[in-house]
Amino acid sequence: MKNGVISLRVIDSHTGGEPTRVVISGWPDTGGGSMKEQMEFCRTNLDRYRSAVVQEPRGSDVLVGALLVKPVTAGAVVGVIFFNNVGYLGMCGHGMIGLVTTLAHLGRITDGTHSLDTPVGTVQATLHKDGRVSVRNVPSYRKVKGARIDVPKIGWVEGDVAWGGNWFFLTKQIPSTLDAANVEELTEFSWKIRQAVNAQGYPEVDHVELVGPAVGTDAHARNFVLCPGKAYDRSPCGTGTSAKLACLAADGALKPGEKWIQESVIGSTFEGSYEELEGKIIPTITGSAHVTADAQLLLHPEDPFCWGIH
Ligand code: PYC
Repeated sequence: MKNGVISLRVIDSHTGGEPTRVVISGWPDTGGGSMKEQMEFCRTNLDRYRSAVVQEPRGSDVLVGALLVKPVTAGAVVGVIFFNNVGYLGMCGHGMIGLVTTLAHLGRITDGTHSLDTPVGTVQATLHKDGRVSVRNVPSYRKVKGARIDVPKIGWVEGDVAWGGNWFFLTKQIPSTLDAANVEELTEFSWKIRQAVNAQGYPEVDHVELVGPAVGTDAHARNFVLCPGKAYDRSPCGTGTSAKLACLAADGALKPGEKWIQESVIGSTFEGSYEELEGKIIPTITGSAHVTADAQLLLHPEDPFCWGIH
């Protein structure tokens, strides 16, 4: 800190179009303890750093932050706390791919398999020689099949509630083609569903995933994922693809080890597959990220929007 100016080093990347900002240094101490405790410490004591890093004027609603902390399990390379424009994420698939690519960019890891700690568990990420990253995610499962939700101004919507590192409501009922040209309509539709789902028995759900036919030739499906802060995921959403795999597995529609190509609303893709484990599945999601910036964020105390626009 010089003249009261706080400086944070960040590295930005995007994964299938969805941005990640990894905070390398400059963030205050997160209090120690488990990853979950450190996330709660950030929520209670350091939340203004979250908004300074990801909200305007330095960031945007679509940006996901990833704070690097010391690992908490033996053998892990780092711990990571993901956050967005409204709060914290237990896990983030596109963000994990971005983080692994960032660690490789920094020379902190080379190709091979690495453990990384998150507030919802430790995941394994493999950096392939060609730069792609496979994330072996936390155990995922479908909690409810065919929940019927009465959505004001829409009517009955049926969908599944599933966990893939975050909570999702997945529905095949879509108001229009899952296309970038329709994101405003898809956003409003999904937001109404989100509110009704929360009010009608599923307060834990903070992501809505609309599922439709693929447009790209080799994909099995296309999705539109609305994130907790009303931004849509430009990537196919790693945790959303994991939740989708859990539903496919529960329906017997995809076998362990079988490949699933998930396309995003802008046409980027992840490859997914799963292993079975004690009534749950372990999804593996593969994609690639590109580093876009290596920068210092400057927080000037006299700046009226130093801590972000709320
Ligand atoms: O890739 O898991 C994901 C994700 C969650 C929110 C935005 N991206």
